[in-house]
Amino acid sequence: MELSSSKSNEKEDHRSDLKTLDLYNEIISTLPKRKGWKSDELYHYQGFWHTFFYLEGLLSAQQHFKPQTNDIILSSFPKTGTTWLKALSFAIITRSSFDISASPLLTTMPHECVLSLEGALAHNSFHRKQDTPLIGTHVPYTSLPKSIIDSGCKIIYICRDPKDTFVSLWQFARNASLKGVDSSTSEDVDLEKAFELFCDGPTYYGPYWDHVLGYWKARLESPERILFLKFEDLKKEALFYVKKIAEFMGYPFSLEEEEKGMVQKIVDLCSFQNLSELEVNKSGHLHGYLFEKKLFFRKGETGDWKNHLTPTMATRLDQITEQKLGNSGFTFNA
Ligand code: PAP
Repeated sequence: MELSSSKSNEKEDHRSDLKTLDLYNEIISTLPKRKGWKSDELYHYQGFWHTFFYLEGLLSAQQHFKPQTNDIILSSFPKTGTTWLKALSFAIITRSSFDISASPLLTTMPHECVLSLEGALAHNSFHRKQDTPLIGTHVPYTSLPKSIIDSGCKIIYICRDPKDTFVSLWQFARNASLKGVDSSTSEDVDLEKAFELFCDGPTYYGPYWDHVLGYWKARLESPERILFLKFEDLKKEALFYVKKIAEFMGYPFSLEEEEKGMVQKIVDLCSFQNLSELEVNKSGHLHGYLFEKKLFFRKGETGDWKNHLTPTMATRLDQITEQKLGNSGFTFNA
């Protein structure tokens, strides 16, 4: 957890950071932009829409990020199971260092156990926890830093039915309030407007379907390097998928561990019920961000879209899914 650079290096980093930030500002100012769901602007870069903060982080990652040889990238579109995947992967990897009853997940939010490539890491000169070879990202496959692709790092991608993804994202956006600002004064997000933008593409890291397709195509080309997961499958068969994730990451469970119920213990530790009840996830803001931690734990179910979308909206999302992914060999339903 130690930062590696000396004081003088930090000063140099800072000076060059200011120069590169100017450069990123310049690049971003030339990009097509439009209003996002709230009053924020979204910028179109390499086929996807980004907020300024994360785009700056992405440009920095593309230029500077150097993975460790054993790094595993946890990729996702927002609200498709990122927090859950981070918790499970972290618990799997650290199980030999910590007893479940002393897991860092009991005192640290999953997003702080596994940092984000274009978020916390990029905005901190890629200083990282050397002992955890896990990196989270929402960056589309085709925009991942070349260093990640060239290094052959393993990637785990999780996706979710677009209807639940949209509802989860909308609920998050409308409830996200600024640190120190009364949530009753936070800007609401009109469902219809957000829906139109989600369908057309301009949403955080959207279009969603292109995001899925990018990782799916990469997975078809290199199945040994990319594991593709669905939120719905994890909900239905958590034990099976936790074993699969562990094997893929190179941390398989031994027979003895299985007999002692280790897989179940990890599933229970990372369950929505358990994580959402922990004080560390219920109160306070995500370190370095404006988001309240509790917003990352809403319902954790499949099918909540039925409570928010009209049948027409649901059909429209299903039609876009069929149109964009129908010929890819991937389906959200199987
Ligand atoms: P992020 O991409 O911004 O990090 P992400 O974690 O992908 O967010 O999405 C949050 C969703 O995952 C929420 O879904 P909901 O709005 O439909 O409820 C959240 O409740 C759900 N979630 C968080 N942790 C878990 C978990 N341990 N098990 C199942 N679902 C979870």
